[in-house]
Amino acid sequence: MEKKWWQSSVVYQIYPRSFADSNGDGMGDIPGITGKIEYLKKLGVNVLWICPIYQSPQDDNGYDISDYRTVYPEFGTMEDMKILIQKCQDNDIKIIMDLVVNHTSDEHPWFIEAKKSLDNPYRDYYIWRKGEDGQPPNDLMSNFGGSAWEYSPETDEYYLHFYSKKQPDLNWENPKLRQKIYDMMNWWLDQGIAGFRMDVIDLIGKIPDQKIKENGPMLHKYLQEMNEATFGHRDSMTVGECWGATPEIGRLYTDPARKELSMIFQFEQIQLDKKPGGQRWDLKPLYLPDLKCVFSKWQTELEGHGWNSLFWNNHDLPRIVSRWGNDGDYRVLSAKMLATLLHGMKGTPYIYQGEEIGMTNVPFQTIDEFPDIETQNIYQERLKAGFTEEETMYAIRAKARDNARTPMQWNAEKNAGFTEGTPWYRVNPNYKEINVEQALADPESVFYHYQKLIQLRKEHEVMVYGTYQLLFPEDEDLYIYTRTLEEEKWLIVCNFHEKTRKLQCKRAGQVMLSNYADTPAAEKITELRPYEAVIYQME
Ligand code: TEU
Ligand code: CA
Repeated sequence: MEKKWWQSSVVYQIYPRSFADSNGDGMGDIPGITGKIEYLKKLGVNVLWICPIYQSPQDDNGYDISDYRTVYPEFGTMEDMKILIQKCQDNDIKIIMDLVVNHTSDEHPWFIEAKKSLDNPYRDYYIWRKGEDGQPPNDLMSNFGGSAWEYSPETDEYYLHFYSKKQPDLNWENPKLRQKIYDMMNWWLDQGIAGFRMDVIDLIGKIPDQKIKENGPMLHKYLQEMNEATFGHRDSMTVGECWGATPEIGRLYTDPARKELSMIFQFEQIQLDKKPGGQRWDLKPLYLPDLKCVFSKWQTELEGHGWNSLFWNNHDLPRIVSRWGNDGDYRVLSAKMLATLLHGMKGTPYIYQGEEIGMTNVPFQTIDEFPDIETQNIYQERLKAGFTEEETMYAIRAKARDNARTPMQWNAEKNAGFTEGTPWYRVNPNYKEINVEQALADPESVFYHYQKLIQLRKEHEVMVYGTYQLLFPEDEDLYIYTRTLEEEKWLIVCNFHEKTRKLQCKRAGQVMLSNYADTPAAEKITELRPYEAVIYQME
């Protein structure tokens, strides 16, 4: 495969409303991001993925867009965006924007028109069906709970929404709509951005009458058309969000010969702590061999046929150190172990804001402390389904998206240095110990471990292009694998748990990185301490 700049890149995801507030109104904003470029440069990332900053009623924090070409005023202006793009260019940092085109806001002019009458020219931009005896057309469900159909009295029909009823689904079967989207994408590319992260892109081929949501028959045709009409002619990077992808499907998206996307986010590993057949709220403990199985499958099956993205976290997921690490006594060690495990693999790593300082889940207790629309809906649904308040809140505390959305912790001062005003969402009370200023002052911090991992990737091609091989697949505590590029062979060993573990590993080598200060260079490894993670260059 031809080498691409985004294969050796490391991406940093920014959730603008919670990143940095420049004007004291309590909301993070674009100038806030611009003010932190030096920090990001120091970390070493070279791509930013910026979550939606477009005009929006903010029913789903900007994933409900009412104008794709205008910036939401609380986030700033198009001028601010230009300044950010320029500053990033000056620092060799590229920007990819969130592309939300499965749905718009119900306040988008297209929808305002479409709902007016059956023969409105925009009617067919959305998906409308007649009801059946006063009921929705079928039992398709919204991902935020409840029916996916909302009644629209103006025309006595229902429209489809796979998310909130303020997020009507677009009708991708309409070629005019598709062209409008491609024009908008080109307009953004012309502003100097490097590509897109594509929100729930696997839904655009939906066939609601057959209850097909993900992976509809036209999905890849649309993506090939989009590629040809927009980013395909530029040296861009694209990543599709694909909850329902298997490696076979992953190859369809990312095999370069097919001219679709650079890579996708797949979520198989993310779902390993939910009960089979259950929802993400039906929790079960993670069994490490399952994680190895999923990661290894993707590593192996995309080898030579596509490209992986690597991530633990995003704005929809709980904090990894609280989830599969240990956010108590072993917070720093386990955050570094998780980082090593992920960044050692083949693919493009993504870091979600705050992950690089080991930010944790929130300790909040009651439902009103979890404002997200999904959490609020699910709370009601779970109670209705017969779960107790306690069970429901237990699941919400473990999994709610709110965990990822508290303000970034910059220092130990008021509001963690995020805002001079009142933050839109409470700061995690642990900000006095966990913050950027503390991390930068401590050479042993999680931050510097991420910095070193990024540096290793820049200096050693084996970290980018080496093939992956899993060792000891059945071991329940240790995750061990190699990366090989021609003569170069690296060994990555991670103790996933709190106990010291004996092992017989006959060859090790020179230590390239460890989360313990005193890990010796070794001919062989006999023991791993709690959460120990080491990268060896084998002789
Ligand atoms: O999320 C896709 C998605 O499927 C979510 O329902 C996800 O499963 C859930 O949030 C996990 O709790 C994308 C965005 O990342 C998310 O923020 C948006 O709310 C959603 O699309 C709608 O645009
Ligand atoms: Ca602000």
